[in-house]
Amino acid sequence: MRPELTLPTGQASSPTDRRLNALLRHLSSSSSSAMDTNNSISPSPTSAFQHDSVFSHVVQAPEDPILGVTVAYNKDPSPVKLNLGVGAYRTEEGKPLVLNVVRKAEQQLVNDRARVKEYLPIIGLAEFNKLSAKLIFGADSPAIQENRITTVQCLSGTGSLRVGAEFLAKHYHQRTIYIPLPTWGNHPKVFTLAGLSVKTYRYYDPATRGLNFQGLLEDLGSAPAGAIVLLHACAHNPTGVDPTLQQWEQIRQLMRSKKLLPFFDSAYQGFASGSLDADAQSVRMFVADGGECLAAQSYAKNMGLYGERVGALSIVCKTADVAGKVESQLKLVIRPMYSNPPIHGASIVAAILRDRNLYSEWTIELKAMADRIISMRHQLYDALRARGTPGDWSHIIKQIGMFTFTGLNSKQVTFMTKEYHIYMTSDGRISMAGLSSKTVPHLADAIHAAVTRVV
Ligand code: KET
Repeated sequence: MRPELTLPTGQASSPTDRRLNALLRHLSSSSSSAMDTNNSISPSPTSAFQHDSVFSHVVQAPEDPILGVTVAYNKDPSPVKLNLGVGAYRTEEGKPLVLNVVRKAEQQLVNDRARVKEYLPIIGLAEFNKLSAKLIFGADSPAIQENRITTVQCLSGTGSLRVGAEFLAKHYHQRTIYIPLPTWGNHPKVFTLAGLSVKTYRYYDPATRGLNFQGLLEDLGSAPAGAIVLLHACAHNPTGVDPTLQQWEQIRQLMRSKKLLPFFDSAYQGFASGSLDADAQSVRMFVADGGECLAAQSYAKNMGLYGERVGALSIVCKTADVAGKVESQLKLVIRPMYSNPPIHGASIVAAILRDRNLYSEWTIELKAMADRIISMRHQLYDALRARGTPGDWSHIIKQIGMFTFTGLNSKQVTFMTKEYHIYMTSDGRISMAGLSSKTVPHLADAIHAAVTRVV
């Protein structure tokens, strides 16, 4: 007897199923001897015959707390909607900005017929790495001159953090990393998945809307010797609160005395003050003392290269010999992860950093972005004062960088989204870079209503 090969009855209603059944009838009438001897053909678990997915147990994951805000914003048909979620710069017209200097560098790249699309080395574009180290550590950094730093091109800030964390999990004696409370929402996930164990140190004081410096010193003071400490180089996300230079110096002394290992996240160099050098001061203080540290750099914000995914990880070591060995191990981390990094964004950055004119043009455009954000802070502050909105809003003008940590609670945020179509993260963070003179009054109205109507 021939095996009866059809899809289960009652389920062959779709055209695809009907075509499959026709194929099966054909196969069973003209079946080969192999089929005759093999009487029972049962569908394999992954075959088209099976109706239940092998992935049917997979549960729906929540949207990302930051990038999910954009997903919700995109679905809203309202003409007055405003996306203040993700930290991405917008012009006064509310449009994404490609820097002029980036356009020029790209044109140069396109015009250069000698350029090819070969794979980069595992650690990326050598010139980009050299220039990135100079940018963050300073052109005159003794650590650079002594070849004590290894710099590898990675996939923007996130990729640099991840590669650094994977390296530490494999080669460093302490697996605990202390991150500030609060911090960028992706930090705990990046570090945990890399194999580190995440603990927090006190950072922000909601009562003063400023730094909890005492709490920070106590928590780092009681961390186990050798623990890794994640530090935001400048423009702390989400709070917009940075230590003063004197406080940085105290943090440095404490960390060095306890042999804590600094891991800097530098995603906003130039965005805090408008000056690339001033915003790298914290990192440079730690390098100047001759000690070791890691730094993850991102060009997403300061060059507006968000989607190009261009960044760098530097590991500052005691000697050139150690740095060389560390670099050899970084290659072993990167090769099985993504093999080697993309060429385009790094070439843009290298073209800008190597050329005196393009570099100075970049600093002017960067300062203009930082200044526009500062002006948005003043306009929002003035608009709330003009409305007599209850509360002290001076933190809006005191905080630094791309974000204002408003102090609005999640219920008030939900209210503002529902009633005013204003999209922001549920912790009350707003991206000042997403505001413009035109949209400030709408945001001020929304905050005023939220504060006076929602507890
Ligand atoms: N570190 C910090 C502190 C940070 O805010 C971001 C991005 C990154 C690293 C990573 O950026 P990358 O694009 O990988 O270079 N923050 C914004 C975007 C995001 O969440 O991805 C944000 O907080 O809105």
